[in-house]
Amino acid sequence: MKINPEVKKALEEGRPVVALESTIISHGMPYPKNVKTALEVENVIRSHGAVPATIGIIDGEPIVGMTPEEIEEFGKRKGVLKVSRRDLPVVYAKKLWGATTVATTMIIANQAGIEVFVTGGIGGVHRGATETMDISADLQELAKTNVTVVCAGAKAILDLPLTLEYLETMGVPVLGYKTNELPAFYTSKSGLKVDYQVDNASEMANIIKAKRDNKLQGGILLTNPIPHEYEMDPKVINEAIETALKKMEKEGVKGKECTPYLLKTIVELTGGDSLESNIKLVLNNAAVGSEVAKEYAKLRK
Ligand code: PSU
Ligand code: MN
Repeated sequence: MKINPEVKKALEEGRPVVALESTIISHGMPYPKNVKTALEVENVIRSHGAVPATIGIIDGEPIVGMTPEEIEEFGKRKGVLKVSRRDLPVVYAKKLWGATTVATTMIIANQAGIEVFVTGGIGGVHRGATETMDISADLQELAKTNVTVVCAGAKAILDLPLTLEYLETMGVPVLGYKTNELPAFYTSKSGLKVDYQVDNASEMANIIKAKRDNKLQGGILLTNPIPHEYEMDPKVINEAIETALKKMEKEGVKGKECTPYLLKTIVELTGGDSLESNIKLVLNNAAVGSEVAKEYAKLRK
């Protein structure tokens, strides 16, 4: 893999590094806002004293710490594949371009020695999964790969209660940052409880260290609610989600296309409002994730 010199140096010196995914750039947001957001997220991480490492695959080579030019290319290039765990060997062997999901970003971050990863939302158990068996590979990855993922929960396009059940079965701690309620991405509340509330970054760092010191394999999910001022009206967003789900079924969209299709349709249905919320919540996660990475780096010194 190609590790950016700045990232490499920070890792060698035990300074905080935060991993970022690229599916959110190539398949999660429209150009040019995807690129602008990705660069802003990196700036937030830097301003909090950590080093960002945006991860993607170029010509079959994993890149840990993409340059701004590479991020721009990921944002506008057509045909960048959405790559989850099962796609990796093919993309590597055929030397393709791949945008990494939460699952593959975790895999590559772990191989590079990065332990904290910031994103918007994770994949989960889809509604109707008892029939379709559509369960994101992100959940399996959280079960086995040693990376802490900071996100704004999972969005209500998924079945949130089943997602929590699955994570429990897989032994993944689901924590709430300054909240005991699972955030629902565009809104701060889902009506569901997280396993534990964490009140600050240093408490979180202690939990990560306890998991590692005790050889408990797997990830940790830190859910961080969208700031109140950027929350969507639950009625508006839930209606858009329902409409998008019906449209998806009618058009026969399946498999890995589901999440990108739903995100895009919800942006259209909300006149762009959901995209603005999405951007704000990622920036907010970047701030929290950097603080966690910083506290964790102190503990490992
Ligand atoms: N949730 C979002 N935005 C995203 C994704 C999820 O709010 O861009 C992306 C992430 O990369 C996640 C992937 O890992 O979708 C999940 O896709 P699937 O459900 O096909 O596993
Ligand atoms: Mn799926």
